[in-house]
Amino acid sequence: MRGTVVRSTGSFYDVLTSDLKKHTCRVRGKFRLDAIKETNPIAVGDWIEFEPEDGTITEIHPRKNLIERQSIKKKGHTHVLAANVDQALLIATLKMPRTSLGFIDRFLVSAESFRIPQLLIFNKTDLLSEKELNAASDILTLYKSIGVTCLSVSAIADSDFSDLLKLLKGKVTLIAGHSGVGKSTLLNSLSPDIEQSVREVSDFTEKGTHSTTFSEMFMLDKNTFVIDTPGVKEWGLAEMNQQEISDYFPEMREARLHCKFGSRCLHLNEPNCAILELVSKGLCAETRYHNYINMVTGKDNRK
Ligand SMILES: Nc1nc2c(ncn2[C@@H]2O[C@H](COP(=O)(O)OP(=O)(O)OP(=O)(O)O)[C@@H](O)[C@H]2O)c(=O)[nH]1
Ligand SMILES: [Mg+2]
Ligand SMILES: [Zn+2]
Repeated sequence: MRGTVVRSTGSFYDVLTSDLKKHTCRVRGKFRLDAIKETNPIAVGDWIEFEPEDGTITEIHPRKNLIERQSIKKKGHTHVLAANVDQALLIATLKMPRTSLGFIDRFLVSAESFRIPQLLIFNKTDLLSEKELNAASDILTLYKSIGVTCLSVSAIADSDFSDLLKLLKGKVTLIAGHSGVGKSTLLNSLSPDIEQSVREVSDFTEKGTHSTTFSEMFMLDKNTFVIDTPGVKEWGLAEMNQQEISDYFPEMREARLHCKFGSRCLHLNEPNCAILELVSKGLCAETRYHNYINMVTGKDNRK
């Protein structure tokens, strides 16, 4: 029987079938994926086949895409946050906690490497002063200009989420972000059927206090799904060629074809580099270019 993995604890999987029934499934015996360098070979969103009698998973269908990041615990391994998504939504906050632009850019590049459309939502607008609201709006203007869908909300103070619901309608959306940005709070506000536990404490610097510990997919309606994920501290880019990274910066994609060194150009200090020209003309934001350099040179700038 075919189904979609909606929750994975590592030892068992909740699987949703097309009749909207949930089954508890397991991986048994010899069915192992030794060659796969992922800490979780079956992720939320995976399409699988299983035996309805005992819940044994017999097959994983090829993924259309996935969102992964470098595992922090196991070097060289990647952790798949979710598979088969239509779009990736990053929740960011200017404070409590602060999301850095480096983190935002690494997330966007990861999604763009699979050509997964991206959304960026600033949450906790109720905590922001006029000045901070303007700063948030400037950041969103920048990301809108490179094709990211942007919105700002307050998961606790807003009462109308129709703009966000419209963006989610008919799609499978992965929701990611630092721990404490309000992913679960926002999902709870979107549907009375979602009752994710939410952290009460207000000290976001405290370590090891994730409230969500497993990724889980929820249904908003028959065609609309959202995946709540545990907060991540760092977003390590999965292995990529240095040369391919600028392809995942939409504002660089066309210009890079005009560099003197062509596809060998890393856009760092090469002569007649079309990207350096973009930056000098202000057509590529300095913060984006700075984060690009950090990704290419592998500088530790993950937070
Ligand atoms: N002021 C304010 N607080 C919020 C808002 N949204 C969420 N919070 C608070 O932020 C804290 C963390 O919220 P969660 O929803 O647990 O955050 P999370 O992103 O799911 O965190 P993890 O599950 O650990 O990744 C809670 O105390 C929420 O009440 C908001 O819009 N404004
Ligand atoms: Mg949560
Ligand atoms: Zn170049």
